[in-house]
Amino acid sequence: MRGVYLVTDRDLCFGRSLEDVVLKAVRGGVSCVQLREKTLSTKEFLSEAIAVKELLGNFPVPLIINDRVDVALACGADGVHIGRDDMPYAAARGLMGPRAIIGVSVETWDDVMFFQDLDVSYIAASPVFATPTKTDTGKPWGLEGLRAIKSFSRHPIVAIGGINESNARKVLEAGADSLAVVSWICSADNPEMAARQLKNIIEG
Ligand code: TZP
Ligand code: MG
Repeated sequence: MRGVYLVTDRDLCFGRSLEDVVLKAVRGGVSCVQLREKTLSTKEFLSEAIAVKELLGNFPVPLIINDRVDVALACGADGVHIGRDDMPYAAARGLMGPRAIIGVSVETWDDVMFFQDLDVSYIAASPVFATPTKTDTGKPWGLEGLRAIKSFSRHPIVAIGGINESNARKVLEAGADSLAVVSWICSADNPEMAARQLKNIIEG
């Protein structure tokens, strides 16, 4: 679980189709795509998920669905990402099966400790930095918080929130295994290059 993790936001793609941005990001080397839809109907979300799943079929890149276990199952996604208001982890694991990728957001120490003995695929430290992309968050972990999570948790850590080319190295040094980004890729003039820049930092 190391690499650039794209989390989508159609409103931040500035008129380009989501599929176009995803394809460019994958060409740039993202290792995971999470489809995150907060406004689509279930029917529209599933239709988009099926299209992105098909697109990713040509690449070794898993598709993760945000929030919705039903959509993940219906489109044959590789996994699901759940937060504190979504389906509880145990129920999601029961439905998705032992091989599915199931990631969870951790916003507090209670969250980190709660998941310590569960077989989650990763924990997402959310948010690492404050970000205009998502404002209904708890207090940002910061690099210190990330370091503390790293020294305690046995799970791979995905860092999310305000990550870009200029802070990526520090976030990795603080213990992130993967860098999850929305605006850095979705809003980039060149999503392929934006993905590659972060990938090079991770591999560099
Ligand atoms: N969860 C925590 S912060 C965030 C999500 C979905 C948004 C991150 O967006 P950006 O543009 O990469 O800061
Ligand atoms: Mg959620």
